[in-house]
Amino acid sequence: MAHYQGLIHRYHDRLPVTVSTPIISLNEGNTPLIELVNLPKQLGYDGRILAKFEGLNPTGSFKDRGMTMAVTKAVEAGSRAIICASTGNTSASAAAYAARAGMTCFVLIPEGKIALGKLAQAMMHGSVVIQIEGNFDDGMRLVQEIASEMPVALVNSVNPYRLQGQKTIAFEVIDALGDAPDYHVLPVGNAGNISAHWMGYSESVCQQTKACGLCNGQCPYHGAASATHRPVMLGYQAAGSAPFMRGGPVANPDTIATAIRIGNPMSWNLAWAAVKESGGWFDECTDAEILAAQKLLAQSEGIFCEPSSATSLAGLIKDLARGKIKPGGTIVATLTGHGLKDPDTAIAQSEAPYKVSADRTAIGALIQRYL
Ligand code: AN7
Repeated sequence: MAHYQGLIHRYHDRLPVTVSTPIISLNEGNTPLIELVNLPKQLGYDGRILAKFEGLNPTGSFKDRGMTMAVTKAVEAGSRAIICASTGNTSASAAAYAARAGMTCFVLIPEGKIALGKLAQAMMHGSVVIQIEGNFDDGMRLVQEIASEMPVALVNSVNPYRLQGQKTIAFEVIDALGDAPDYHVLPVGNAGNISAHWMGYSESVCQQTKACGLCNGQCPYHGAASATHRPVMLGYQAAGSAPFMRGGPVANPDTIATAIRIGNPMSWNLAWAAVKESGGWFDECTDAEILAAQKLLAQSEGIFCEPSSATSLAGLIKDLARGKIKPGGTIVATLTGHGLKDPDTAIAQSEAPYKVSADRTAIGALIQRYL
């Protein structure tokens, strides 16, 4: 297998690039599709559940898929600076890709409501970090105004290149499984990702291999990912930030899963289309259910995702218990970001470490209790 060089290189025949496009990449994508070996039995499901662990992207979330495309196209268009509003992961990713491209990056984040790791990333990669006294939705409105008036390229998912990059997750799932799964479950915030998943699956049905300008059909990846069907899409929201369940924007969204603390999703129509066309549905999970699912996944499967990402599993657990999922199928859950993004929430919901003296007998006695 050729050296993996990122998702634009991998799926160039399905992305809006040409031979002269200057690709800005951190070798994102190609994330593992991990079979859950303990949870299906624990949850009483006789089919397969697999986790697409997007936390293993270069900046620790799925945002890198969209950002490699958005920054590549911004560079191609001659932009010198990019801007985004973010609940955290978009800013971390934008900051990293801007650094790679030698661009200036401005990020607007909600003061006090961003996970520690994400803030560290935006700062460390040298972006101009602007904390606003407002939430993500306020930031989104502001960056749209600013980008329309000043020479900065907007890289939120209203930028169509973001969804183009993010759709490649569906190609990878199909490549790994040999076909689309029966169900695909994921968290929904600004709703770009569920829309991109659906775009990727839709483009994979009956896809013909065709020659392209970059490789003339000769590269080992060309024409990959072809599916016989599309999955049922299930989108889960945090109960305090669930505009799709309320039928319209939520004024003061709140949830411990700060990544999806979004009240006015930009991809409203696309997300509804994905759910309706696929025969799927939206649902909501409480913060307690989200945290319980995060811990269950960490302790039953060894996979540490951030709270927002665990909403995939939290929703799935409820739908399995209610008998809404057909037996014997294949379910893929997107785990959108790494658990290390938000160490505060992980530590706050875990047992405190023991404090003992550096003494063989004391430690031995403690260990004995667990044997
Ligand atoms: C871990 O970073 O919106 O429904 O500004 O970071 O496509 O918005 C993050 C979203 C799920 C929701 N999981 O995806 C941002 C931002 C994680 C996330 C979502 C986000 P969308």
